[in-house]
Amino acid sequence: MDETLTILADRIRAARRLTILTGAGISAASGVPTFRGQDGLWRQYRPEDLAIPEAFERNPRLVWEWYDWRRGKIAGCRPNAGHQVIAAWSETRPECSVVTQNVDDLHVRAGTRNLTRLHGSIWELTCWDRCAKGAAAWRDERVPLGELPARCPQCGGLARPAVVWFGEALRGDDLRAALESTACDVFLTVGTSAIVYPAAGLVHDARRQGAFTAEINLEETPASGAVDVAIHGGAEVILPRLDELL
Ligand code: BV8
Ligand code: ZN
Repeated sequence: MDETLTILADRIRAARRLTILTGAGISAASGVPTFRGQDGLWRQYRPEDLAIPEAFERNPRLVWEWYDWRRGKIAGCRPNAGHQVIAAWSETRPECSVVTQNVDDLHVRAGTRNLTRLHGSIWELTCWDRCAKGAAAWRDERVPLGELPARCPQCGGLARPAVVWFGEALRGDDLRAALESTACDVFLTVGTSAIVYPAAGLVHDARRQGAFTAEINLEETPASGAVDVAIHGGAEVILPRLDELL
């Protein structure tokens, strides 16, 4: 592993533009449940059963109970050494883009610059009926939220988590920022099972544009065969070791 770490460190040191894509794996060491690991289940529901508009339509209270439970878990978690290294790189490197699929906002709390949150934030809500004033997301960090399902303060209708569900389009400016960030010298994908699109397509876009691509994960993923180096290890261990080599 040291050999690949040195190769990657040399590439990052020499890079002008560095882009890092993260998934739930970077928050695992902080105690945030991942989606597809054994701790990813809640009351035997899979994320794909609940993170969809149809589930909210059918049973908004159940979906809100899942989000309230997750918010409660995340509220007790802090950014780990992996988040801190990425935040430091985003501060010191003029052209470092960070794109995350995570909705836990731990990159925000670590002070990460130039961050794109592809799937939104679990701490923000919008009006389910997209009423005039409620369409813009508002922040509500109460844990627990109190009355469920949450209500839109503008129209009194249902509020929903301001996250992107399966089958929903990502926000245009977020997707554009993420696509633009694939024009880079080094693309690092960290802690993602590389299953969810369009996020999972970004590493391939970067490779097609000539980026040196690397993956940090505990296991093989569909991306492992496509990257230049696949490093097996915890992001909270590998990223600090990389940082020491820079
Ligand atoms: C869209 C927000 C179109 C909500 C989430 C068939 C083929 C291709 C695509 C599709 C398809 N069928 C459907 C689609 C589209 C679909 C999709 O990709 N589905 C998948 C399941 C196949 N995508 C969509 O629907 C997207 N929208 O395509 O819109 C469109 C266009 C126009 C108009 C209308 C529609 C929207 C996708 C967004 C879904 N929302 N989350 C919420 O969070 O509640 S996705 C959800 O999965 C999370 O955001 C999560 O981040 C994301 C990806 O999961 P990971 O982050 O990778 O987490 P996971 O647990 O899976 O893996 C963790 C990894 O970490 C593991 O590999 C593990 O080994 C590793 N790890 C663990 N510990 C560590 C570690 N690594 C390092 N260190 C450690 N310590
Ligand atoms: Zn409203």
